[in-house]
Amino acid sequence: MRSWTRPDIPPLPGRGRAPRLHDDSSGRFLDTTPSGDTPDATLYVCGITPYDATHIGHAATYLAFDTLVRTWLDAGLTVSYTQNVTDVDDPLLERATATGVDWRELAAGQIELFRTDMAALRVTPPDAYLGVTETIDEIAAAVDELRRRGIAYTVPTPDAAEEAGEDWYFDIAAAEAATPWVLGSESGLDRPVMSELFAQRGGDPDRAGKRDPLDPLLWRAERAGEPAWDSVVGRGRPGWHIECSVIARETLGDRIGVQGGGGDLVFPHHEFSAAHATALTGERFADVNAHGGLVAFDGEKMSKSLGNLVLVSQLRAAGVEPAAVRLAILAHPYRDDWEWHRGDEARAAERLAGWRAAVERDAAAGVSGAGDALGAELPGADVPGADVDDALTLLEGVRSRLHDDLDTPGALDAFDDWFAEPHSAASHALAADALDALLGIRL
Ligand code: 5CA
Ligand code: ZN
Repeated sequence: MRSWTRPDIPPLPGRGRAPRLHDDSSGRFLDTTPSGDTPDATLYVCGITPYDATHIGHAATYLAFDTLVRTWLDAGLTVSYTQNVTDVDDPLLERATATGVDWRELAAGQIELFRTDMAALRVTPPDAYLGVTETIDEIAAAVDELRRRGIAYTVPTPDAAEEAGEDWYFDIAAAEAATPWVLGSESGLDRPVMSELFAQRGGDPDRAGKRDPLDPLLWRAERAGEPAWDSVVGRGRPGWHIECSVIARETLGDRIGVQGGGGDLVFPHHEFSAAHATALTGERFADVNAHGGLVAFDGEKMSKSLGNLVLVSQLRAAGVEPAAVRLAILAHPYRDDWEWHRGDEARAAERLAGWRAAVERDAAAGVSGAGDALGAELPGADVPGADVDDALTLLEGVRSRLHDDLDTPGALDAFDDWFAEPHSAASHALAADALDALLGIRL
């Protein structure tokens, strides 16, 4: 499906480096420079289930990976980025039923709102933006292939519509025997923790007929009143993890650089998306598993069911500049869990206003170059031949912060220091370009 408008990214002098990123599978920091056989930096980020878009938690996740994309682009890499939309799944259908809206209408409206919010926040769009409903045949074919390899089995559905009758499950034990993947190798978690999370996050450990309580659903046979598609594995709809596994492989190939999302996806979602892919390819799915922290509000993880959503669109409607929302979010390390507080947007707006005032202050005072006759002659700076050594030093500092696991708070602190001192118009122009290109904030 259509994604959203790509923000302009001003060119910067020189080059940054692909960042080192925390990998949640190994607990180590890994270099994200693409290896020789895959020249593109590839990224898959789990997209929204379109029913309560776009809250600050969603925005934080997509801004974290937007920072990764911007840092990769600054390193001169070609980036291939895919994001899905879970446009058919239990939570969406439940919400549609509860509110008396057709699930397709609910999804379409929420996807459009999400696009508008992402464009307003100047988030770089994915190159491929795909809904589950656009990928049904490919997903069913993957389930069928798992069946052929003896890694999928059926469980009868007594409550199914007449012609249907069998759900498909992924056989953890069979996959472990046949592939390099073992349960926990992606999430790094042990079985008791996984059992707890599985039940909390959409799993069905008590379903009768499963071989292992943690075996995840691959394909759900049609139920009365639910959407369903004809397929090689019967009439029904895809399970959640196989959706992302297939959309990622269809668009990015068998091995991807970074699999990303919010921290709520570490298990079971990313464990099994990777397991399904490995069961089909024989190789590891992603070089790095990267997750953002979870954003809370009023003491709880932000979610509609708890009634504690702060929506980007509400803030925008209240007149908050999107750059201030961006600044408020990027002020947190992306891996931290944190809480949004009332007034965060106003504090960020003040910080932004302070930076803008500093540029005006220096323009009014007529601050000129640092006076170093041997200063860099910078192609692309506003004033040809102007001395912008100070701005080049800032740029180097910001690049080094982002290289270090996307340290956006550190990068923003460098800008605070910058605006506290007088600089020439040419230096300010370069600093503004750096802020825009790397952090998406336009002064
Ligand atoms: N459609 C699935 C992924 S395939 C899903 O989790 N959708 S979602 O709408 O619930 O979340 C969209 C993205 O935002 C996911 O990457 C999720 O991990 C992230 N996310 C959800 N809630 C929060 C939160 N409170 N804080 C930070 N990130 C969150
Ligand atoms: Zn996903």
